[in-house]
Amino acid sequence: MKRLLLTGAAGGLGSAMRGRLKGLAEIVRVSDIVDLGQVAEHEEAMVCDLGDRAAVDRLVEGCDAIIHLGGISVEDKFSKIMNANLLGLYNLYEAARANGMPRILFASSNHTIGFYRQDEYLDHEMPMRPDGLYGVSKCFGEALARMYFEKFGQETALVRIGSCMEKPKNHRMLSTWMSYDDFLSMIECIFRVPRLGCPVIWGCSNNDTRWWDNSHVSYLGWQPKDNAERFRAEIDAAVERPKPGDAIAIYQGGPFVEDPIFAED
Ligand code: NAI
Ligand code: 15L
Repeated sequence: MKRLLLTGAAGGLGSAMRGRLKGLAEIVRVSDIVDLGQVAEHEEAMVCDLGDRAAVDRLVEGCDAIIHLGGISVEDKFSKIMNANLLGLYNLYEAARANGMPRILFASSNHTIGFYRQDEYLDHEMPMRPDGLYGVSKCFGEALARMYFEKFGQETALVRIGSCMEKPKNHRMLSTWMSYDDFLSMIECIFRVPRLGCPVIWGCSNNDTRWWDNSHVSYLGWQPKDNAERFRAEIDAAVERPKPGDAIAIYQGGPFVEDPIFAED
């Protein structure tokens, strides 16, 4: 493809994935609300607030595909979530509709279902059970994407990412972890498959203790290779085992279920 847009490119996941996307498109348009640092030869940088409709229109123009990582990524004040994750999503989908409907990967989250218990095995049809306003904003994003698919045929992969980082940081993440390599191979499958539709895809590696069933998206041909189990001994040694009554040991969303509703200033 000619031009791939990566939003949230200055964030934790965006920074890790940015270089890895080089072979996917001739030009990777990297964007964030903050400075994007050094720009590689295959990149072009655009600073943009997702809440600014005109700026998002300019951002999406000329793009053949979008990986949408930008936004508030943890529990926060509603006003901040509203601008980036609600208004920002609407702006992105309207811009896509006006610009040839490039295929979108939407970084949704396990916090759409955070109130399920860790002894439950979920498929993509289980009702949402968000664990905070952040989780609710990802439910909104999934619903918005679904509506644009039903109404206009806009294709989106709704990737409910577990914990995508270099390695799992605690016992819960032995179930939720997705390696960068597995995320990259998922991205390749999403943009290569002839017909994507608008599926929910659980974003975790091939972890022995995973909680999520991806059999409905076997048509993507995605085969995660990594397994968090190889970090178990390291985590046992470095991280105190949670007590049986701790949220991190009970709920899929872990500590997010205990976050308060943050007050506005
Ligand atoms: P992050 O917080 O490190 O990165 C998000 C980026 O979005 C930041 O660079 C931030 O500046 C940018 N941003 C925030 N508000 C914006 C606005 N109004 N306009 C434009 N850009 C804005 O988060 P991370 O970990 O890199 O996650 C990336 C995406 O993946 C997020 O959407 C997050 O919700 C989702 N996700 C990540 C998981 C993970 O394990 N890293 C797990 C589940 C979901
Ligand atoms: C998320 O949605 C967050 O963006 C990320 O920071 C992690 O905390 C992850 O979920 C998780 O649940 O581990």
